[in-house]
Amino acid sequence: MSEKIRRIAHLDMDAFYASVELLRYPQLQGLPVVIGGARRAEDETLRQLQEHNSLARIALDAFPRLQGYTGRGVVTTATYAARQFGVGSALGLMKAAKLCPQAILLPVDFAEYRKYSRAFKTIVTDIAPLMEDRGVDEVYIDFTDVPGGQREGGRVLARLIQKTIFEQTGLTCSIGVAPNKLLAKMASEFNKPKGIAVVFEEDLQSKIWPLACRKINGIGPKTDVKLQGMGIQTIGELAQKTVDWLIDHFGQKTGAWLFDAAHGRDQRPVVLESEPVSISRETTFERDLHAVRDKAALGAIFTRLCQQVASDLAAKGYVGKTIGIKLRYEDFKSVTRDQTLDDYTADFAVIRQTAGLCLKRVPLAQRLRLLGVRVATLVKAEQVQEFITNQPLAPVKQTQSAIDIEARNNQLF
Ligand code: TTP
Ligand code: MG
Ligand code: MG
Repeated sequence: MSEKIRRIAHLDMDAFYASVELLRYPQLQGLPVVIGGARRAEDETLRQLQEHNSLARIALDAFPRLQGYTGRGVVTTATYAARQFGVGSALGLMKAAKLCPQAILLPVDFAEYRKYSRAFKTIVTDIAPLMEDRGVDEVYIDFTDVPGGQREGGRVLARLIQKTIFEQTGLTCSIGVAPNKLLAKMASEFNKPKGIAVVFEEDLQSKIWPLACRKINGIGPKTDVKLQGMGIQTIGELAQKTVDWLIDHFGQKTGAWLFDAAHGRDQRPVVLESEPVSISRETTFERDLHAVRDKAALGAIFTRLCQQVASDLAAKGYVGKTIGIKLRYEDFKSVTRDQTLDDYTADFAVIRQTAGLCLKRVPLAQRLRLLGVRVATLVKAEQVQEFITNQPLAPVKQTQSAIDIEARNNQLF
């Protein structure tokens, strides 16, 4: 019997948003399709056509094209057919229109993508329960102890997962299997789309070292520029540096991490976690406060709570749509109010203003024991383009932070 070795998979859906749109409009299969921008009049026309026709019967001419696009929208993703024209994520739509005017342009529909995101993740956990959610279209999976997870280095299990996701959703994905998350993440890109790549420790030199440093998840544009300035382009070149040299130039933490990463070392476990339903902060006052007599004190605490929720959202990488408050009165009765915005936010000013409006809707005659602010209807910030980051603020004593994993009867608190 052979010894089990650590096998970690990274699964990433292919052209995710675009692929979900293609399920809705199969007549667009194989064509350049770009997702992005705000909803336009053309999109409304298409929506009306949808209501009166079977979707598959909508003629190609009826779909809005990129040609003539004006505005500040950017490409969130593009089908592989569109990528051949150089169109891809983060490119301005006006530039994209020059490269591929004939591409079909569809607006984003997060609700639909989230539905499929949940669906593919459920399929994965049914087969391999140890899964870490990494956002809308990707997950890490610990293959080590799953049946098939060791066969052909994990390829057998990867194939099963790919096939099951395709059969049950019609969507394709790419999977990398490697000794750890760092290498698995790189491997999942090797044979995209519909690809499987299996990497072993001994493949480091041949498969990882020739890659650009940017391929290491965690080396961002700034570090990359710095590395290039030092004449380091590839991971192999990075691996030639000593740990001391890297620490001298990048500091203890980053230097040591760069050294490990270049040698393909990564011990991070696959962490089971559910998407939080909401992020909230609340505080119980030292003495009960009155809305009028203690207005200044209450106002300051309220503002503080909003700042903390905003920084929690930023730190955890979420944006939310529903802003709510909770009050507990001196007689221990509690009330909640909430308001759902049109757009996702993590912005302190928006949270403060909306929570303030909620506060206007509750009776304030009695004194208050507790005040809380919550942001719900969360999605990962990277799914929403125009999201404002807040600097994390210092935590305040007495304040409890709660990340609710379970929705509780749809109540806000
Ligand atoms: P990615 O997995 O990076 O891209 P993708 O799934 O579209 O294509 P690939 O086959 O290369 O994996 O991102 C997943 C989704 O996240 C993507 O479909 C759209 C969204 N997204 C943005 O909104 N903005 C971005 O800048 C990127 C990169 C992705
Ligand atoms: Mg993807
Ligand atoms: Mg992805």
